[in-house]
Amino acid sequence: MSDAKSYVKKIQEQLHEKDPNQKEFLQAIDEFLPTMVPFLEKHPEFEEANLLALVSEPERLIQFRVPWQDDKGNWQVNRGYRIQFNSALGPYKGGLRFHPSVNLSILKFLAFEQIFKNSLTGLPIGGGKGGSDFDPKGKSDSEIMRFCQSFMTELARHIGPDLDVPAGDIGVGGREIGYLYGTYKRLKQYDAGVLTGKPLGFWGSKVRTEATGYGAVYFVKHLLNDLKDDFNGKKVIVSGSGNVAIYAVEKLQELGANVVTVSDSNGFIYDETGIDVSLLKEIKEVKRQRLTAYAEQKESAQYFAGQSVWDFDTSADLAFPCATQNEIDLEQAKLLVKNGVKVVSEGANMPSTLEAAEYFIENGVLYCPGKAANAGGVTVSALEMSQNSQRLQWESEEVDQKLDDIMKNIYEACRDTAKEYGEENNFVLGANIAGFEKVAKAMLAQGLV
Ligand code: NDP
Ligand code: 2IT
Repeated sequence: MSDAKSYVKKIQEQLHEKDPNQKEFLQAIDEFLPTMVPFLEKHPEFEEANLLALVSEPERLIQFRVPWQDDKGNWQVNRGYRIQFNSALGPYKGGLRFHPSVNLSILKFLAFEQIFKNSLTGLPIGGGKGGSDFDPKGKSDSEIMRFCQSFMTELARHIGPDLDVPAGDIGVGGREIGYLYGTYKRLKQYDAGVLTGKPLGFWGSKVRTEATGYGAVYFVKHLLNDLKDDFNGKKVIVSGSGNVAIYAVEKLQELGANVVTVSDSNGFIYDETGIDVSLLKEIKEVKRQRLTAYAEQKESAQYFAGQSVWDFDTSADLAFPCATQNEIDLEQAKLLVKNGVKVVSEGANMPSTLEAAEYFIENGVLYCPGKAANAGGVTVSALEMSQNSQRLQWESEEVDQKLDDIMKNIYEACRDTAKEYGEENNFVLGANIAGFEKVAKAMLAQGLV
């Protein structure tokens, strides 16, 4: 075994021993560390500085109690977290997730991947993530407001526009960011740049709402362009029906693709005439209803209750998983390959299991990992921080063009780095090495901190 190989193995084993129960974090580690072997063979200085051990350890973990009162007057309590993983390239940056499944392992995997995603954007942001095991489903608007106020009452002491800048993720959108921002301002002072994904009326950036979905499509646009191909007439499977999914569908259709599915945790919609994105927005963003309402209002739509869209046996060209981690397992990956899927672009974070991702790569699928393909959201978040510092709001065209340019840079970095290391089309290796290199250089230059 080469030096680099045994070093990587040692770090992996240490992490497994320290936190054997952190399943999702260890999955992200097991995906990332082995791709570092060829890089360390070329750059032994990073191994000498033991940088893989350093980068796998969060700089700081914050956990706190979030007490709140429901509409019936009952006292409730949830857990709040913020993981400040790496600040080598700038203030900690990453979303807040409100979902009952949230725990330390899930947030550590998200924050760890965020380090390399943020590095790939080329913008000055470090990696972080946070959230709560609070379940927003079925809560009234006033319950959401009280929860957000209590959450921020504690979080405010740990964040700041040059320290740590949260944004949205699952269960956290413009409404929640508005309430969180209001409480931060009350406790501290006006500091628009302390949160991103703010509503457009008070210091939000145009195109932030659309950015993650659009970005995942732009990534593939540049990939298809390399192959002298485009989206025209392509049949696409999209999962999820939240922020990322909606705007992936919108951009895919604008570029000529036919998107036939969306899903949620209760089932999925198959609409062979193509998903009606304005109806989807009305149902999800305005009325905050479930997908069953879509099937009730659109004749051509079929609703499959209790089923995963990834078990749906239908031919397709492209797949955009935009719901959550580990939604595609090995069997489902096999089904996608059998059905003709050539490109998988991950709007969600780590939606493919390790085995599924390996299967895609081994079977010639152009597999675009979340930490590269879904970087559009955090990209426009960082542009929102720039606009807040300038106290200006840029026009949509300007933000959208910058987003497209940055997604092109990220795609090219993944493509070229994979090629440089003799692993053409392995965008996981490309993203990991290109993302890590900048972080590692900054860490080395800043000394042992
Ligand atoms: P939303 O809360 O807007 O939507 C989440 C969607 O995923 C919903 O349709 C939801 O269905 C579904 N979903 C969530 N959890 C599960 C589950 N356990 N099983 C099945 N379906 C589930 O979140 P976003 O669209 O913002 O986030 C989606 C993914 O994209 C996440 O992985 C997130 O980390 C990632 N992402 C988000 C970014 C952003 O800017 N928002 C940026 C980069 C990545 P249901 O309503 O039934 O729960
Ligand atoms: O996973 C992600 O990149 C996000 N949820 C967005 C983070 C951000 O700071 O905009």
